[in-house]
Amino acid sequence: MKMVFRWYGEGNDTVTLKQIKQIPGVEGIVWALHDVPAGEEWPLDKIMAYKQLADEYGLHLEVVESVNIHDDIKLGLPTRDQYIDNYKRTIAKLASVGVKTICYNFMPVFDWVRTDLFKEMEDGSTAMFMEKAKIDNMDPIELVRKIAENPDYSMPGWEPERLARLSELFEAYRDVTETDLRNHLSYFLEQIIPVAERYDIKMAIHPDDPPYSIFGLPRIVKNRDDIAAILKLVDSPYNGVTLCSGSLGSNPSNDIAAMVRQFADRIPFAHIRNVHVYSNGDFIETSHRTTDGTVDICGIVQAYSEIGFTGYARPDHGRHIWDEQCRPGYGLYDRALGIMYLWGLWDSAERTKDSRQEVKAE
Ligand code: DNO
Repeated sequence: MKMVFRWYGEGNDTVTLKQIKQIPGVEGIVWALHDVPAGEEWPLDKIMAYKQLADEYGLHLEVVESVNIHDDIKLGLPTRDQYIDNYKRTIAKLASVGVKTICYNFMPVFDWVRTDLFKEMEDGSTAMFMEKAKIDNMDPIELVRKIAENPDYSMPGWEPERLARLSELFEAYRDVTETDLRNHLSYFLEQIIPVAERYDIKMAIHPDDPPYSIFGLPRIVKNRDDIAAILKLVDSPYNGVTLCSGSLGSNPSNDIAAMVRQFADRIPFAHIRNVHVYSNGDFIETSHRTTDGTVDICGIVQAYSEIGFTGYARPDHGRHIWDEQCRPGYGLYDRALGIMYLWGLWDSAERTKDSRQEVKAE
């Protein structure tokens, strides 16, 4: 397991590379050019500037999250080919700085959605929260307005220029079914995977967050069957999944440890975090510790150890603790604590792996 840490770039993140370097076992940053709109080719000079910064701290740039996909590709519009060509050229450039994995998502309009970015918890910390009934009843335009009221930080993947065209986008997706969306993904992968193979970069689709349809939009990466179907669209090790325990875990019927075993050779990248799901479907992003949420983080890490996982892993959203002012979910402290917990589970799982397997065999 290769530990990495998401970083939004200089001037765009409260966490510094020096701090990241001091977290035990972190070897690289998970990065992106957040100022390049979806669909555009990434400029080489900006990529090289990242490389220079990362080199100064001895951190690698092997994981990108995300090269976002233009909505015309998800909608299957004739204009998609120009955006796919840009994507291919971006892949070639990323290979030149050593990128090995690209995490991306195929969610229409929105990336991840929450109704409260700083919900107060019993211990006085805050965390991201999703009130399901609110999403079921809220107008999406209203949600975006609420989120935009937080002037300092936007949610990653929520590109302001795209969200400004919200009504138009909703109209465009009105008749797009899940089958259509999967076909559009298939078209994209058929063109992209051969290029990814050539440049030795694994594509890793991120699950939908939350893993069910919201605002009537189609969603196709919600559970085990969806992932199995996507991996078959182009049956190559370069067509993989970012197995995100928090996104999938907000539907308690998803058994993530079972998915780790089933998709073992198709997981270039793992996001590992916990959520507490309530009986009415609401959920809050708790600390990484197994007993703090409803996701079996311990069982998941054991499963990664069992499959001999050599891919990249990162802690995912943390709470905001010790009065840290940071991007929602992306502070230093709770994610660093999360990493130490994951290492603890991993080291212990590795040491006891053989004896656990012997017990199973008996
Ligand atoms: C949430 C993240 C997602 C993820 C994108 C991948 O924190 O895991 O925003 O980066 O969905 O494209």
